[in-house]
Amino acid sequence: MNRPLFTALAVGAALLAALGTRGHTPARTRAPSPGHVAQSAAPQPPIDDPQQLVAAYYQAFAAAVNGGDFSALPAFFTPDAGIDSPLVPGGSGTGGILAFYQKLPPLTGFTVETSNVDESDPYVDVDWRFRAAPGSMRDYLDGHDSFTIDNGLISYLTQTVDTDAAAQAFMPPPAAPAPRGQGVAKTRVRINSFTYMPPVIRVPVGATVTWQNDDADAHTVTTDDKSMDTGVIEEGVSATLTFAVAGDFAYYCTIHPGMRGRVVVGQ
Ligand SMILES: [Cu+2]
Repeated sequence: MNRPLFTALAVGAALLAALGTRGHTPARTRAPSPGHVAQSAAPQPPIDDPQQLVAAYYQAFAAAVNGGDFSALPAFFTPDAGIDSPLVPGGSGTGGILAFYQKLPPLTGFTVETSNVDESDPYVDVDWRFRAAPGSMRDYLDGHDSFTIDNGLISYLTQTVDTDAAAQAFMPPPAAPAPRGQGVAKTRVRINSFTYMPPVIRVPVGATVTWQNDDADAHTVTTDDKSMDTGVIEEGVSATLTFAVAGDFAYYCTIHPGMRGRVVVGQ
């Protein structure tokens, strides 16, 4: 649950920031009905008023994050829309936009607050704050999005957000120490599908642990206290950390802070 919240926030921020200018006819495709999330009947795109479009987008985004169904969101974008976000890569074109959102796991009680909505047609600037239900994340995250509006749809979204602040905001609270003997006795961890496998390993003091990134995205292995950090591990590359002292080291990915793992050393 913590991981999804984290990722979702990042995505939302990214979306806010990426509006650009295009000049084509917007698709009139209606998004599929979310089905399971029927909080309120939000207006559906295309929406002529830019501020109403942006407001409806954020409402749909919050519902999608909370419900785990992102299929309604591409309807807010033109078919060749782009998203530029430091938090989640990708997001160009309708298919890319859906894939972009689908990297976000469901959050519970997630809300987005907007302020300083400044419209200079066809551009809309929005300051936002992502906030989750108490206990599900460490803090809130502030950011800024710029939308480019094209015939009632979003043609580009540019997001500005501090990724370090995002990592701090979305990092789940530290897990309780692992019970003695917990974890798989291994010194190699495979990263795939945004998951460290196995997520908890047990190694002797002095062990060097290798993380092999077999995923399609870059990741990091960063301890919660940031005392150890592989830096960015690109796709198909491995990195190592050596654990010189006994302890229970929870770690995460600073790019996708919902990714969590642990190394139990000498216990
Ligand atoms: Cu990652």
